[in-house]
Amino acid sequence: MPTNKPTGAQLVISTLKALGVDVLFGYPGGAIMPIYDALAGSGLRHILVRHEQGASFAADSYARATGRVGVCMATSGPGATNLITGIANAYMDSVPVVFITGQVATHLMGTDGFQEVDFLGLTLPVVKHSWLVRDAAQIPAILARAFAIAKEGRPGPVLVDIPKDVAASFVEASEMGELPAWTPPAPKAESIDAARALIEQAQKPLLYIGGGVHMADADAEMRDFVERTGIPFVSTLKGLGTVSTYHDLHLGMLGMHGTRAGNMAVQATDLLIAVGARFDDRATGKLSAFAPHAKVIHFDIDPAEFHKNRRADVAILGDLKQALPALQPKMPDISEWVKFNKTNKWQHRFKYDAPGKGVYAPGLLKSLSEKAGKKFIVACDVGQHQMWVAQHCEFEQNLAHLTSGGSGAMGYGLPAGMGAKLGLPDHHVVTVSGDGSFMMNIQEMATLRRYGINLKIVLLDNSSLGLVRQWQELFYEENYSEIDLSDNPDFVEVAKAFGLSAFRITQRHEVEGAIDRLLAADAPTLLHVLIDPRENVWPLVPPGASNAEMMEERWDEPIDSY
Ligand SMILES: Cc1ncc(C[n+]2csc(CCOP(=O)(O)OP(=O)(O)O)c2C)c(N)n1
Repeated sequence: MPTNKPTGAQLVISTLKALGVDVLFGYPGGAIMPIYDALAGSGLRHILVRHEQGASFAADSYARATGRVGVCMATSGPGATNLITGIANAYMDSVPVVFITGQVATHLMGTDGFQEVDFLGLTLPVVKHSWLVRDAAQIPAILARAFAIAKEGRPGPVLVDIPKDVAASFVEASEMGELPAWTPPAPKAESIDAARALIEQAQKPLLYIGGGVHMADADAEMRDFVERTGIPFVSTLKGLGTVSTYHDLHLGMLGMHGTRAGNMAVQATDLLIAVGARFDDRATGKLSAFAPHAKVIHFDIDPAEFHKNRRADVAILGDLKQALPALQPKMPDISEWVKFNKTNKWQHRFKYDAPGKGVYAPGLLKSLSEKAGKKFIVACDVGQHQMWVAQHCEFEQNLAHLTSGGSGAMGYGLPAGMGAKLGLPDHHVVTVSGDGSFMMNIQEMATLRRYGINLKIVLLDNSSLGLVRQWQELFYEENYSEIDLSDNPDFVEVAKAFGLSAFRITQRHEVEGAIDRLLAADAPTLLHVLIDPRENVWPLVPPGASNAEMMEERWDEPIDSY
């Protein structure tokens, strides 16, 4: 019956518009059809991906790159379950994304209806909050709340599951309602005082900067703190670029594939100042041997992080934008300590004169970083190439480095590059991927072509699952089990079939020209690079070992032809 009342689905769309959404990623299907019906002609920009996992990763990286809330939609059942990896990824890395899923009609719920899955139940451990909407009139208020929850405090993914009949039902138009603005808690003066006292007594203070600083939008305050105090710093994978990695007090990433200078500093420090970092095992190595001589000051917005892995002598809960400026220590003389670290940084710097004529991936990434300059953004996949990017690229800003840190999800790189480029079209966005990871969401090349998204892809192809191969070599007595990808397709032809430009290099002397050509291209382009399958990531802290026990670089005899 014709009516002037809106449907629940129309309220979804009008609320998203009212919330200022400009791009959303998704894939339609049965249970979410009413919402896609309302979407058509609404003016909202929807990116039709080729796999829901691609939508979830793209929405995640869009959020990381822009600082806004990412939005992703999928249908019930398989559509929804295809999102789970992306939801868990956003959860582990504290990224604000609102996921809207269709659900089977209310009367079918619990009957094993077609494409039914209890998505609320399935996602419970990996969302910050979730709703199953039973009354369409509540949609505006729920969505507005979902956006607020995704962003406030420690950010994270929020799920709104909407049964088909609820989306299709007519309701009285309702408003989002006034939302109380969230104010982050202010740090307590006593804890700031206690932290100041510790810094003033320290001889070897060290900052351990995590991804939480950028999430709190406190990069400027962090940079100012480094300048005021002159304290050397190490970064986590997600903290890279929060304070420019070009800074001479930067000792690199710490942990499993961290720099020697960074890990030596952690072993020697007498005061570790962790800021928006969570003592992840990839960063700490064997916990009992991590920063063994150090007192700890820990800043975080999430009280659950305090004392979880490492007891803090001073825990400072609250807004970093307030806490860092409030901490104004009178600095003791730490010049010897700074000199010790700078000397280590110089003595243990990376070397790029690998033997042979084949492409040396760390050297290629260093050139890419230098040529792309300070305005480039890298979206990584997972594997050796990801660690090489973290080690050999420099980042002027934190948003320049997009990576699946906590979850380590292969398949992130291509859709993540896509999401970032859509969010920041003026930036130079490059996806760096491995041949295993690239295959996991290779279909998104079609999305690049359709929307003309000018993403550049560097595919470092070692014809194997390199990082797993490296572990098998070192820790499983070279028992190579199921890591061979030597029957990869011709990636250049595949990319061309998807409508991208693509070219290949196999020799070191081709690297500089190839990077220039890639960066200058004005359409999505793939650079396929064949690298030595035996190349490893160094240094390496063996699993379960302490960060003091780093294994060092070893160069094999080169393979110069493929
Ligand atoms: C979805 C997923 N499956 C499996 C893994 C385990 N894993 C970590 S790295 C890796 C190999 C990655 O190979 P590739 O993408 O070719 O990169 P490379 O290490 O060769 O640079 C695997 C299988 C993972 N991280 N994510």
